[in-house]
This record gives sequence, structure tokens and C-alpha cells, in this order.
Amino acid sequence: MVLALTLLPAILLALCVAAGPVLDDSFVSLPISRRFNFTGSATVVQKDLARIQAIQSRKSGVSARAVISEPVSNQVVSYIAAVGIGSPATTYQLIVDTGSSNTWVGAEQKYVVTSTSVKSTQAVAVSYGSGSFSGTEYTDTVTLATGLVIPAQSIGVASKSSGFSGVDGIMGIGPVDLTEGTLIKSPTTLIPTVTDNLFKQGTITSDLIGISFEPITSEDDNNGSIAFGGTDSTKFTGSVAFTPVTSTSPAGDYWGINQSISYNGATILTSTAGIVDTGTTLIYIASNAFDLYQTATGATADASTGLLKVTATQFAALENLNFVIGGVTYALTPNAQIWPRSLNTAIGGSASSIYLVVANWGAPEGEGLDFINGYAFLERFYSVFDTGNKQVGFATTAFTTATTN
Ligand SMILES: *[C@@H]1O[C@H](CO)[C@@H](O)[C@H](O)[C@H]1NC(C)=O
Ligand SMILES: *[C@@H]1O[C@H](CO)[C@@H](O)[C@H](O)[C@H]1NC(C)=O
Ligand SMILES: CC(=O)N[C@H]1CO[C@H](CO)[C@@H](O)[C@@H]1O
Repeated sequence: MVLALTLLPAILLALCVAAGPVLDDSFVSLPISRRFNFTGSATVVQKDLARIQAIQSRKSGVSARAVISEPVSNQVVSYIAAVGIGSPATTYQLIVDTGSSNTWVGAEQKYVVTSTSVKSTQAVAVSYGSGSFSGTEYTDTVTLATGLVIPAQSIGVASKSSGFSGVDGIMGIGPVDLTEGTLIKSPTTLIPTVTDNLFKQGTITSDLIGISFEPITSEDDNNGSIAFGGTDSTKFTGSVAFTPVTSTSPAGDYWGINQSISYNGATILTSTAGIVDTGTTLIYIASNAFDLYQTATGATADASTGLLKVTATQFAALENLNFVIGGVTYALTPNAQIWPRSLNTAIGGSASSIYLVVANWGAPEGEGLDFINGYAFLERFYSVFDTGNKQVGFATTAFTTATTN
């Protein structure tokens, strides 16, 4: 009897493996470093909104399909992975982006042709709102980390690019559908992402990635990691809860989910579709929801940062902002709702003020994309992007209730 009981889990596990992707701890981790680069006159919100407008434009149809997002390099916070391409490999600094799916190089450092480079006849172009690249599609060996080598990965080699300074390109880890329309001569042909190929080639056993960030406290933290093929249980607490990718367009073209939001017992946003996005700094909600949040917190608009601002008394009275996803409540604590005070001046704010990270999406709900859970959310919850099962997962972490801000 005892024997039978101990065997049972093993049999179940074996059945699950046979049935397809299963969550396990067999992953390979890729470290990602944070780059903080706030320059120019636009506020954090204006920088995010340029990306958001491009994301929204996808709903106008296939002609807009190649239009994905603002260059993430213009973001205040971006995450960069050092990726090797070719043999011998040249290392490129690539922005890690869940909101686009083409991987390409050549913005700063030019592509170095080696023995594994194979040039295709396909021209490729992606427009990201205020930036873009165009060039030729190649296949080459891509090395993400030891044990994460992808022979014949399709990559874009830029002959022209704009809006990307200080980085060499993008590693797009969004859903593969976002590559539709990017090959000029074959607009309906999709380009498998690095995650898709790692899975197809048997390097990872599940077609998914898990992403871990930690709350920002200084400009140069190196605390991000992507687990390819599994979830890194050292990075979260409890278990990962999944929700299906939403059927609502255009959110469902991205890592889109259904979610409702409440504050202090009152609904702020009724259940609606939006996206989870590593390329957006803040959390954006539809304007009607934003108005309710502002009223509930008593916050006022701050022109120099573009953010909401609360007094110390209002901060002390803040309640959790509850995100309900797939029946699970993820509580964004009062501390998680504020911009890290050590970085106030780095975004044009005053050192003694308290700014909120929940911002106005600019349109009322009903747009098919009514919120974006950006870094401010992802630094508090582990996130899992499961291509194989078309679902997104979240778990709490050691930083969910941290008071580092
Ligand atoms: C920061 O952004 C500015 C403007 O986009 C750019 O010129 C500069 O190269 C960037 N610096 C780094 C380190 O990425
Ligand atoms: C998400 O919400 C939409 C609109 O309310 C609904 O049609 C859909 O069934 C929900 N679930 C998923 C997985 O899309
Ligand atoms: C847990 C962890 O790795 N924390 C690191 C976050 O980044 C800072 C700055 O790079 C390090 O000092 C921490 O050790």
C-alpha cells in the first residue's frame, strides 16, 4: 500500500510528460540586466504611451500587424540580455521584449558574418512606433547561455534602424503571431521565436519561459532572469496559477489576459482584457478606472513626472490594489504602488515626493486592451509565459510585499 502510494505520483508525472509540456524545474536560466536610462524631455508616462499607441494600432488589422511597439530602448527601464550569435559567437546586447517577437541585431554593433551565417532572400521590417528596423533575414547559431544553443535560428540583420541607441537589437519573446507581416515577401509566414526553436529542437521540454525581476532600488541592478523551459522555484513562493490567453483582440495577440481590479472593496476595473508586458515601465489602466483610483487615493496629477502624487498622509492610508486574474487575487501593496523614492529625481521628480506607478491608459475601457501590467507589476510577481498551453501564470515572490520603494 505504501509502495503504491509513493509510486502514484511518479506514474502521474510520467503520464503528464507523455501528454505534452509539463511544469517542472528543468530550465536553463539566462541572466538579464536592468538598464536605467531616463533622458530627454518626455516623462516616463509619455515614453510608455508611445509604445502603448503602437500596441493599440494592431487592432486595425493585418496591415498594422508589423507595427508593434515603441523601441524599448526609449524606456526608462529596460532589460538586456547578452546573446551570442555565430561561431565563433559575437556577443550582442539585446533588449528582452515580451511585447514583440522578432529577434534582430545590428542597431549599434553590426552583424558579424561567420561560418554559420546563412543569408535568406527575405527582406524583413518591423516598425515599433517611434523606432524601426529593416534589413535581411538570416539564420545563424544563437547562444543564449551554456546549454541554450539554437542552431539555425532565424534572425533579422538590420541594414537600417532608428530609435535604438546603446543596444544592438531585440530578443522578441512574445507570441509567434506577432511576427506576421514582418517578412515583406511572405507576410503570412511566421518566424519561430527563440523559445519556439529551443522547444522544437528538444533543448527545453516545455515551450514556456518564467521571468523574475526584483523591485528597482538603484539604477544598475542586475537582478533579472529568464528561465527557458521551466519555472525557477527559487524565484517565487507558493505555486504558479495560470489563466488562459484572452480571446479578446488585440490583447490576445500579445501575452493578453482577462483581469479585474478593485481597491478598498470597490471595483476599479470590471473584468476585461489587457496585456502583461516587460517593455512597459508602469501599470496602465483604462481612464474610467484611473479616475476611480485617483479619487479613492486622493492623489493629484504631477506635471513634472506625469505621475500621480500622494501626500505622506495619503500614502499612510493607501490600501492594497487587488488584481484578480483567473480567480486568484494578486495584491499590489501600498509600497508596491509607489515609484521607488530613491529614484524620484532620476525621473524628473522631487526627492521628498511620493509618486504612484498606476497611470492613465488614456481611453475608457472597451478597447480590447484596457490595461498593461508592466514592470511595476512584474517586479512583484513571478510571471510565466506558456506558449505551448496558451496561458500566462503568476506567483508571489519574496518581493511581493517588500517595502523597498
Ligand atoms: C540613453 O538614451 C539616450 C537617448 O535615447 C541615448 O542617446 C543613449 O545612448 C542612451 N544611453 C545608454 C547607456 O543606453
Ligand atoms: C475573457 O473575457 C472575454 C470578454 O468578457 C470573454 O469573451 C472570454 O471568454 C474571457 N476569457 C478568455 C479566456 O478569453
Ligand atoms: C538577490 C540579488 O541578486 N540581489 C542583487 C541585486 O542587484 C544588486 C546590484 O547589482 C546586487 O548588489 C544584489 O546582490
